[in-house]
Amino acid sequence: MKFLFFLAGLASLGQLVANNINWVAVGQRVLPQTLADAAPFPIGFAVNPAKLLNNAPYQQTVTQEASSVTADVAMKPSRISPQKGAYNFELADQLVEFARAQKKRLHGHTLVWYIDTSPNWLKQIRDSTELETTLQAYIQTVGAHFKGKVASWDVVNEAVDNQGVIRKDSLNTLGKTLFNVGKILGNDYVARMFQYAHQADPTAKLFYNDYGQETRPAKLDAIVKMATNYKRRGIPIHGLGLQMHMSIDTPEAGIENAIRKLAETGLLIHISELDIALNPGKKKDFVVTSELLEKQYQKYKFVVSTYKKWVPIGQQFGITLWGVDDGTSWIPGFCQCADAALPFDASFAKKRAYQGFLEGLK
Ligand code: 9MR
Repeated sequence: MKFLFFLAGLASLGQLVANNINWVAVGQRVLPQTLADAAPFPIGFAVNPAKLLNNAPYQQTVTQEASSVTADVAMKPSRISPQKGAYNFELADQLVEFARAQKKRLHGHTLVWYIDTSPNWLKQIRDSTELETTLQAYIQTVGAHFKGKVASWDVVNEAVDNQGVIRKDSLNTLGKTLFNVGKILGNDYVARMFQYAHQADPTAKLFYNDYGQETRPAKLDAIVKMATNYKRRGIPIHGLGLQMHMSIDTPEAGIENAIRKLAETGLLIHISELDIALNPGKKKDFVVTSELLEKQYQKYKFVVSTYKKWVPIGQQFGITLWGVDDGTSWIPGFCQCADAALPFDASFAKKRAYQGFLEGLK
């Protein structure tokens, strides 16, 4: 039934897109009016399939502005396999259908993630052989299911800690041990996950994805070293994801350094989860001011233009925003504070940040 609604939604969406004029003539010149039209590389949003279905302006913004989509949650192990041996592809397949109907690239996120959103049954495994074969089977099943439907995968997400070491004893904020894959399987497990992913879907571009590389040089260097090592050994890695959850205070030098150094690996580079917070101090009495929005405009422009400047065309996998609009962004829920980190506000109106993104593309 839900699926029928979805198809009906797609049909009306098709109409909507057909009626929409994305190009505007100014004198003799035709100017692009959306991010996807203006960009020489794919522009993505992290999306929630249920919101795509139920929230018309959300759907319209994605349809018009993006050429690529990533599931914010729907393709994570916790959603796909909440119980051992059971797989549920329903939500993820809705996104596959949306991407197919709207001709968007679908980037898979993510096959292996240490964090406590991995399913409980998986986190409980302590035996190395059992964990290895279980992860291999998961990657085989999920990779085969989405074969030909996803263009790419984040194979392993956030395996390197802030000091540049493979995570072994990560704790969550409550002091609870997370899913310590590195401790059980050893440092080289990341390489093997890439081999399993390649066996499951030899056509998918395979990425290592991580955060904070723009502010933590040891982490950045470790990731570059790991990628270089994998290339030398013939491990099937094709790209690196720079999440870039940043703020208006994130130093520009670090942003430029991370983009340059990753590009030097020769791999595809994806700014995979971009957002730029206005309230990094998590102030409870925070209010958005035009001054802060101007700083955000500058920072979006800088990130986009720096990506264009330093990433060779053949390595430009694209820029994905982590969310569509300020009203559905993950940040307020996470920081328990007000923020507005995306180029669209909660009413889906374009902010100065949108203009900054467009200008950065020029
Ligand atoms: O934005 C996502 C949020 O809705 C989920 O609750 C959370 C756990 O699945 O994951 C968030 O996305 C994260 C992404 O998968 C990896 N990098 C950090 C992102 C923000 O936490």
